Amino acid sequence: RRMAQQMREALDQGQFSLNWQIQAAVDTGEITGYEVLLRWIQPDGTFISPADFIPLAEENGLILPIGEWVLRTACAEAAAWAEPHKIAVNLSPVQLGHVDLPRLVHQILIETGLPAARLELEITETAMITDMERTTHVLRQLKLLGVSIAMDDFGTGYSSLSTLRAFPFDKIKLDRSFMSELDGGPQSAAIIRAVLALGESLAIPVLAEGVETLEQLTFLRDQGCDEVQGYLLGRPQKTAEGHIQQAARV
Ligand code: G
Ligand code: G
Ligand code: MN
Ligand code: NA
Repeated sequence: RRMAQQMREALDQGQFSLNWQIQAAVDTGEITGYEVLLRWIQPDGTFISPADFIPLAEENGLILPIGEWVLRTACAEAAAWAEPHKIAVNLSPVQLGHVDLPRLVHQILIETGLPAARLELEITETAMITDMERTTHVLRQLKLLGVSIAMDDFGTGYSSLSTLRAFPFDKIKLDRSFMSELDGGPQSAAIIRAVLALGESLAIPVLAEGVETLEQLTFLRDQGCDEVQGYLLGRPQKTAEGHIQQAARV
């Protein structure tokens, strides 16, 4: 309950900010976009991870105003960039279920002047499980606006494959746990290969998350992975621009 009060104040007092993490094409090294990650730094300097406060915000409904703030602020920041890179914004299943999201997204795009083609929305499969029919309807309406839809944390849920069957996602984001376990045995490598083959046969580009080493990048390149994201290319940071030299080195 205390946390709920603090979250409300955080929104009113500007304690939330956004970080950006670069995404790049494996074959050319070109920047393909930036994922937006929410940050909460309290007045005394305490950092609270979204992994800790987002589940709470989902329970008490504050994820709706917080998620709207993220969407509006991310679109406004990106609209002012010198380079028209794409941005990827995480959506909570609660946002998909409880607001007229297509109308809100449309309104924010008009307000901020960000072209719809520059916005990608990341959905986890949890959003699909809850109400598959309703969710796919909302996702179709979002696509009609011209935004793209990515399946986030792929491979960690209970129904990854049926989720892919239910909706034509524009991107598969392979969960970073497969990357971190790549050195631990042959299983992760086999699963990564299988997901890349799946993406290829469905004609959906695959982005591997959590790429931290050159060995991982080389493996992914050899296996034909489309895009990568992770500490090797860049940590999430305040502005998108600072990433460019880092990306060029890879
Ligand atoms: O950035 P970090 O690794 O700390 O994020 C932890 C978790 O919080 C990740 O699962 C990430 O997807 C989620 N997250 C980060 N920013 C947002 C956001 O703006 N909205 C939602 N719904 N989730 C976010
Ligand atoms: O669930 P989602 O993919 O949205 O989560 C993104 C989270 O992953 C962010 O909180 C970000 O800080 C974290 N992250 C990004 N790159 C890496 C990485 O290379 N290694 C690890 N361990 N975490 C990462
Ligand atoms: Mn994500
Ligand atoms: Na993810």
